[in-house]
Amino acid sequence: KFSSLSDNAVLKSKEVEKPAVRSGSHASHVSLDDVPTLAFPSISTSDFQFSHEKAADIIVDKVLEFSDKLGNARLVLVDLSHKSKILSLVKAKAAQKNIDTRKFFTHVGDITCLYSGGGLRCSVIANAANWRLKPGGGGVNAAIFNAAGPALESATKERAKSLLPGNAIVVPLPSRSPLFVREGVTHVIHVLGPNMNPQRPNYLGNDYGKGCKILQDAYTSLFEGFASILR
Ligand code: AR6
Repeated sequence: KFSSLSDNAVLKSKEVEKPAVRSGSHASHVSLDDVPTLAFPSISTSDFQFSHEKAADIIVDKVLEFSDKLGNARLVLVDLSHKSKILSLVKAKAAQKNIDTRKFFTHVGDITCLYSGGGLRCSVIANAANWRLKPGGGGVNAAIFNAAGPALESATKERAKSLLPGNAIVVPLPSRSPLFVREGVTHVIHVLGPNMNPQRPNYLGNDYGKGCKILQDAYTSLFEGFASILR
């Protein structure tokens, strides 16, 4: 199984065991599968064309703000490619700020197959949604709705009909969803970020004053949503 793990996951699995070993506790045998983990894509930086530099600063600041509030839970920023600009920016900035790599790390992979494709258990995944909370539209939204099947669409509808920019909504994933069965995902958190793409609704016209505020709010709602699941 280890051979199929990404470098990140291997690194993390070693690191997470360290404190328990040092304290001589039997907790070193606790599987990493039991550590609550939120995997999230970089909100707004692809189809919504938000600045990668600015988004990376916001992600790192928000992770720092929440790391103590989330106990031993982990946050993982995911993107599809090793060439991902947002992953390298965030990695570098997180290292500069000495963020604990057991609690926050980046991972290359498809967010819909983190366990089956990379051995990384994430009980909660975030979605970069559209305001209608509808399947399709490309990007990570289409991938998550496709992988989760109709169960996610109906569970989402029960919770909300639409989303305002800067907000997030927690949706418990029905156990019949393939994403639950195959990947162990129990919740999807839909997040609507700021839009800098003139072809999409709620276009901000390059107003980064507003855009940054909305992206900060979006990550606050996302991490608060994750914290509410842990309680
Ligand atoms: N796994 C992990 N990361 C992914 C995946 C995947 N399967 N697919 C894309 N990404 P985007 P946005 C990364 O465009 O900019 C949709 O059409 C991608 O590389 O999905 O917030 C919605 O319906 C990027 O880093 O979201 C909205 O209308 C990140 O996910 C609109 O796009 C976000 O890219 C939202 O645009």
